[in-house]
Amino acid sequence: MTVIDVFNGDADGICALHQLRLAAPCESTLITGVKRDIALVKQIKAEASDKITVLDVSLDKNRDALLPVLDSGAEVTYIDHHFPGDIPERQNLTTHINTDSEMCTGLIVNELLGGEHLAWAVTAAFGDNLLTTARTAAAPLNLSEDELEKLQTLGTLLNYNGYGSTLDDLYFPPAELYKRVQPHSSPFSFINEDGAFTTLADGFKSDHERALSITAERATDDIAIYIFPNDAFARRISGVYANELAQENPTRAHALLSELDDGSYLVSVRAPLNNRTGADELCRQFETGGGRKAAAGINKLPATELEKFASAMSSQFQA
Ligand SMILES: [Mn+2]
Repeated sequence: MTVIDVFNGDADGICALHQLRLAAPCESTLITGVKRDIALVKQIKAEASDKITVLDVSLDKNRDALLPVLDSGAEVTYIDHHFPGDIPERQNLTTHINTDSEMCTGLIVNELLGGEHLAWAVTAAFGDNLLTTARTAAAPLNLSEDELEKLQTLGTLLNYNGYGSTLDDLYFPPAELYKRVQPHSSPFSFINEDGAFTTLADGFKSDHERALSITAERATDDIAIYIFPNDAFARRISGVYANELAQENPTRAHALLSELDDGSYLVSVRAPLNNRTGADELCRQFETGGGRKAAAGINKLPATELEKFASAMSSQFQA
């Protein structure tokens, strides 16, 4: 019997798995990647006796790969908050899927565990840019403002680490970052004792300063589009920076495009914070697009479709 843990390589994926394995420790095979690498289920080589947990990646994007895994007889638990499409009805599949825009996988796991490792669920929610929800969820912990801000920084940095085209762009491969988090039942002990926190904080600061110097390509009251250069810094900061732009302009939708080697763009879209919907609808109009209502993306937008994207974005988010 092999235990296989499949998780998105961002804060939410890492914190969701960490809560589960703190509650039920075991040796497991880890399958993850950069945040954008969500076709993770196809990497599973399943056998009938395997126990598989899949966290924070869309079932819709993994359904074709999930069906043969289920056929193998392996037991699959699927926990997520992305668009699932049709959920296969199988005896060996258990799903906990909630696409509410104020939900994240870490919070779903927290509910399943009855709040056992809540501080990590709060970190997950901060990582997914659910700032108000994170603070509300944190109430039973009675944290000081300073402690809440530390969890917000940790969530932001774990999330920041996941962004990039390939693992080479990242400070830590997400599987390694998870293993470094693993010994810490408290996020504060991870912050104080593991140098990864400082490495990420320093990297973030430098990438962030470069991002601030880039002005919007176009901006209206309803939408803003930024184009970032073909550079690892841009690929790392784009997602978190898009979250920040969203927080600063809550009535506007934001798209952050990063140029790729072939001249196409990697796109991050954030719906307006005061109406967290439509980002997934916009991105799914493009071949490599996907995501959730509040935050979505396109893996490869051809340069020839830039205008099409801009006008689709305008119509999607017209006030
Ligand atoms: Mn998530």
